[in-house]
Amino acid sequence: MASMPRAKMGGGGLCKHAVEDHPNVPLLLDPTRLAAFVDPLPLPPVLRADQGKLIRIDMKETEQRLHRDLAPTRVWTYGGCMPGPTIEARSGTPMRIEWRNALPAKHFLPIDHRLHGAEKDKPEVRAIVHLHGARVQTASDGYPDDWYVPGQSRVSTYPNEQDAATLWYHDHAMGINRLNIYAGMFGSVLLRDEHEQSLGLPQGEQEIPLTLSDRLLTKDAQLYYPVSGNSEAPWVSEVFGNAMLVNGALLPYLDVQPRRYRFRVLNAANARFFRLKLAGARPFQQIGSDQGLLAAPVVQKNVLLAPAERVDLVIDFSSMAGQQVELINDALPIMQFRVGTRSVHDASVVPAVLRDVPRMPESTAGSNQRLMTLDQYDDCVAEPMLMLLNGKRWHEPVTEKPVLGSTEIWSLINLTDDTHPIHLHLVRFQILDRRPFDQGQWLASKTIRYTGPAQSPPPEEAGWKDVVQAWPGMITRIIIRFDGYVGRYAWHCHLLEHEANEMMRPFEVVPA
Ligand SMILES: [Cu+2]
Repeated sequence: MASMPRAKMGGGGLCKHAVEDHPNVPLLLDPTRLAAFVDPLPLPPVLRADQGKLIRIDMKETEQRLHRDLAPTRVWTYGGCMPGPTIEARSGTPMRIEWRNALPAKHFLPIDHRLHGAEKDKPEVRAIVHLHGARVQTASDGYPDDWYVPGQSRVSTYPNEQDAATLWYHDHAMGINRLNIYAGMFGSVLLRDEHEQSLGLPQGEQEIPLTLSDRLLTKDAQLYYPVSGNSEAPWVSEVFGNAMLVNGALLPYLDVQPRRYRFRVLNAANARFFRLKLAGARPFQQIGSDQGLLAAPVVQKNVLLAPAERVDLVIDFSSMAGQQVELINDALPIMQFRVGTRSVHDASVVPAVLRDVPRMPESTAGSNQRLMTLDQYDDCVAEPMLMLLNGKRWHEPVTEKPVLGSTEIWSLINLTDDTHPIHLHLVRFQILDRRPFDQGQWLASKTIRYTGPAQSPPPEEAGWKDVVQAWPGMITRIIIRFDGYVGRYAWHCHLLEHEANEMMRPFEVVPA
């Protein structure tokens, strides 16, 4: 290949892949013209998986109305709704789920057969479920090459030998999962444990999942996935919609009582970061992140969620009786809380200490240090754009082989000018720090010269994580203990378009 790795600095030399270049873009819907807050927030059905019984979930096509004034939208779902059912699970109680692929034989979104794993000789419709954030054996992890076709099913076993957390399930089929997820294939798992249950946090009707995503819709309310303009290579590097969906609805409202509520927020978007705040800059508490509770609540006025990240928020509406409060992403409202006027007794609490989250000392990693580059290659002729991890493609031999039970520090050296949300399967980790460095020196000599002080993660990022925002111009260090199982897993950027085009690598946990 002729293309050379280089940092994309100053935006020079970028290829254009704007939707506007494509002559056949259908007329898109303008969601700002829709009536706001006319639909109640949908709550996905709850599936109890905390009894150890086998449950079955069908992947299937259906139609779903995203807004009162829109025609139904074709979606692909788990269990007939987008998001799929909220699965209730219990730490220490294994769950077994049969995931049946009952999708149509033809895809309705644009497959790029140039991408690895999506070649023309592969079936169009393939699926494999990954339970994001779960510590599972590789056979049940949803390895991207383990896809199967309509008419087939798989039983996955999830031991749930891990702390309470908001996990989520989504498609992971090689080369097309960005399309399957865009079509609607995602849902939440609420994994609970006794410690968390003992805290007295808001629960029952006061505990609500909020799954966020963004889509482009045609005028007749069908999903539109943008394309490059080259029908042989329709892949685009990132997809952003202007229709913000909360639990699959556009601009919904939620009736709440003037009391505390706990919101399990998940960013299930392909590429959009959500910066959430309440109207009037009202404060709220963040009590958890990807892998469960923080050590202590953090008072916030806004939170930034990268794709695949979760935050656990408590909003106290007791001082807002009778008000209507919007939840805002950047400057635009995405839903509304309607606070009732009748005062209620609220027995819930948010303890000042949530749990013990000991910081992992760097010394436990010893010499187990890996330097991992996040690379971008711009070559407008051969490749529209390519982003790699450590300069390697998915199918190249495994280079990361951590020993089971060992601790490692991974330095994510970001040579691009994007923030990439990096996810490792199987494990939880902690963020050590982020530090600016001299990209030119790295590219010239593969040596690190720091250009500023290391920044420790703020308290809301200092809990257990499974996604880390690797910022541009920074080396982001994470410390990971490879607990669980030996076998082959994936790590990747969770911008789904990046992941599809090689920004994903295997790693293999090997026996001690
Ligand atoms: Cu990326």
